[in-house]
Amino acid sequence: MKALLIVDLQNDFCEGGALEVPNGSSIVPVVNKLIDSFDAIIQTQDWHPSGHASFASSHDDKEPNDTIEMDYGTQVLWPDHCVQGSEGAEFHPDLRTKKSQVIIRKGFRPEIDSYSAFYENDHQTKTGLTGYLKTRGITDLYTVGLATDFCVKWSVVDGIDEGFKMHIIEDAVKGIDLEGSLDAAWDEMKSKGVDVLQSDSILK
Ligand code: VGL
Ligand code: ZN
Repeated sequence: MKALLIVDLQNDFCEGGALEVPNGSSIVPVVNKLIDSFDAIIQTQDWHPSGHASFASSHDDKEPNDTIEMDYGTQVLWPDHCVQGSEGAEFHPDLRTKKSQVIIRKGFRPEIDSYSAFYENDHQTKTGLTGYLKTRGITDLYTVGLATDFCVKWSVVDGIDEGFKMHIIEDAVKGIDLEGSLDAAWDEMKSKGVDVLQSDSILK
């Protein structure tokens, strides 16, 4: 069984948001069309408490895009974004969310960031998505959303490691691109064996 996985299609990652992905909102009409082709729809929502450890503002002398060493490895520091309950954490207002059956919130632990829909950045703490998918008999995930080089990439890579067949719909994702991170993300996903496709191959 297949499902559509809509990653972090939230105001703060769209134009004018705190952690803007260039042209982020341009994928919304494509995702809205794709929704009709799926019976199972899953969304993720970046959902940080204020003062989250991934925010540059939580550290002395740090700016967004600087990095720090956490217990679990190197962490990029971000502007404050997707703060729980804020407008920036809401889904894009034009996104059709009514058909979504489960929303995985992630990044709510103050000391750990969480890019992937499956694991937090310590690569130990699970979101519970694997169990949900297995319980429902979902084997194939068609991934769309933001940002290609962070939350989308980590979801795809972890999904493959968790034993799912991962697909990425190229015209329904957009990236941030910090120092070549976008090309690196595509290389990593492809070397892991992701299936890359275009939305029209599903919509036709
Ligand atoms: C994301 C950076 C920080 C993402 C979330 O959705 O790709 N990136 N939090
Ligand atoms: Zn975040």
